[in-house]
Amino acid sequence: MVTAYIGMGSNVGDRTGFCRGGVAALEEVPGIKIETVSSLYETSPVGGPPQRSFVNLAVRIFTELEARELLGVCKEVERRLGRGPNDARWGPRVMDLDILLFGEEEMSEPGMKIPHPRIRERRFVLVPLLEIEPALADPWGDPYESSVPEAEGEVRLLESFA
Ligand code: PH2
Ligand code: MG
Ligand code: MG
Repeated sequence: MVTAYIGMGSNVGDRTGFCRGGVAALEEVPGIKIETVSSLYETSPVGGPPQRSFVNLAVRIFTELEARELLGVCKEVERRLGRGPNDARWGPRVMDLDILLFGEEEMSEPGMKIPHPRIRERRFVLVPLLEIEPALADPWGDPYESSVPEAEGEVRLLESFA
C-alpha cells in the first residue's frame, strides 16, 4: 500500500462540479482509497494563454496500484469527464489530474515524472497539498512549506470539500 498525492484542476464550465466529479471517479476505482481531500481553491492561471481562473484541490490516497497504473487511471478520469486528447499544454481544461507524489518514489520517464517537477513553483499545488499535510516533504526530506513564499500565482479558499 502506497500513500500518493494527486492534484486536480478545472477551468472550464462547472469547475467545482468537475473537481468533485474527479474525486468521485477516483473513489470508484478498485485499489484506490481516498484518504483526505483538501478544500477547493480558486487560483489564478499559471503559464499558458490568457484563460479563466482555475479551481484546484489535492487528494491523499492509499493505493495498491503501481505508479504507471495510477497514471492510466488519471488519464481515464480526465477522459470520462470530457477532456479532449488534444488540449493545449497549460491551456483550458475541464479536468486535469496530476500525480504529485507517489510514496517516496522518484521516477523520470517520458510522460511520468515523480515527484511532479513543478510542485514548488506553483502555489495552486502547494497550498492544497500543505492543507492536507503541513509537514509534507519531498522524498529527500526537504519540506515543501519553505517554497510557498516564492511560488507563483494567487490562491483563494473557495469552499471545503465536505
Ligand atoms: N494547470 C496547468 C497550468 N496552469 N494554473 C492554475 N491556477 N491551476 C492549474 O491547475 C493549472 C494552471 C497545467 O496543468
Ligand atoms: Mg497539470
Ligand atoms: Mg496533467
